[in-house]
Amino acid sequence: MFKLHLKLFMLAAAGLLCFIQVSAQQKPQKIKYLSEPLIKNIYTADPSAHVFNGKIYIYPSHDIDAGIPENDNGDHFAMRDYHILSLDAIGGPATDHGVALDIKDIPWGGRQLWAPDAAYKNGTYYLYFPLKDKKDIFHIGVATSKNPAGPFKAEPKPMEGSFSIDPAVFTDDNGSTYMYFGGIWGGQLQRWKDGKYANDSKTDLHADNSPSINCKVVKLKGNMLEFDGPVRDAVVLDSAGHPLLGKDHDRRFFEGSWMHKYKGKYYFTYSTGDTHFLAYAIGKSPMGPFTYAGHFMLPVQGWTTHHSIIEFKGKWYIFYHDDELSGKTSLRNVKVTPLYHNADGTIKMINTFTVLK
Ligand code: FUB
Repeated sequence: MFKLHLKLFMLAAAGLLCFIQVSAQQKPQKIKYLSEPLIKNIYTADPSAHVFNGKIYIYPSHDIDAGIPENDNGDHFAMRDYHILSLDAIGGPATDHGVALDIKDIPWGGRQLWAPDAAYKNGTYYLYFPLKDKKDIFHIGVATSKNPAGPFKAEPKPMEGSFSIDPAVFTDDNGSTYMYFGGIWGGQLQRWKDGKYANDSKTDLHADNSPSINCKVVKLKGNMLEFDGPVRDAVVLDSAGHPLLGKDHDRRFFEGSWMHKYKGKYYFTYSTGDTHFLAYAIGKSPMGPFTYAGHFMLPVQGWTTHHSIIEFKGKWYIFYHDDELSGKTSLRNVKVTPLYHNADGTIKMINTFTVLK
């Protein structure tokens, strides 16, 4: 009798366990997001925001489903044009201004229009964009327009001396303009040595105990179309003054840089890529060096993390993306949320989603 009871008890326990497991598997995960996608009619990513004529203009990548499987080279990011968005107010509707530049109108273009940025000078708007040439090597191109929303006309060749991806353009209070650029892995930055391209290394992982590969920074000429002087490293140092090492994946630069100036200091911000953080480092000059200060955004939903930071009507905002709408790495959507500087100059940590229990 005792044996029968024990057996029945064990069967009941197993059944209960099974029920709990099945229920757990079937229960869809509920996620609470910090912000809503700005638009839903197309997929957008890598938002570079600027305030022009009292409005916010957003220069994003336009993600499409090209049917290419994911790989570390980023072949699945096979974008073919840009759409520019604008916002009259934070929290208000975003306007999609349609195609601003198409890959077919870029004479030197091969494939993959990645994260762009924009700038304004003397009545002209400049759109800077990374694109692989016909030999499959990334360079940075520039296109111009009299309207911040385009359409833009591309220059016939890439910017002389440019390479890799993710241009971010910053104009200082004295009118000098700088471009930050670069990205490792699929962004090809690790393949460039002394101004020459060598297709010999896939990632930076071989350089674990050497200084990590740095983002690049260069001054732009007054014509905004050419580099003015040599391309330099935007060096990030640790608190002891040593360069971050290649193995330091939680802190080292990967891609997606940005620059903003706050209370006279230069905040160099970037993605740590394969560890999915946004990190920041602070310097006294736009050319660096910058001292590592920490993470300020936890990983978003999705693999890539790319952002921009602006001040609008006295408040600071960060534009970023995740893959809330599609759940797919290469079909992303742009979002915005406030960014706060603490009294000591640090940036308050941002968490973009919570899994509800
Ligand atoms: O959108 C393509 C690439 O993914 C960007 O250039 C990177 O910053 C990453 O977001």
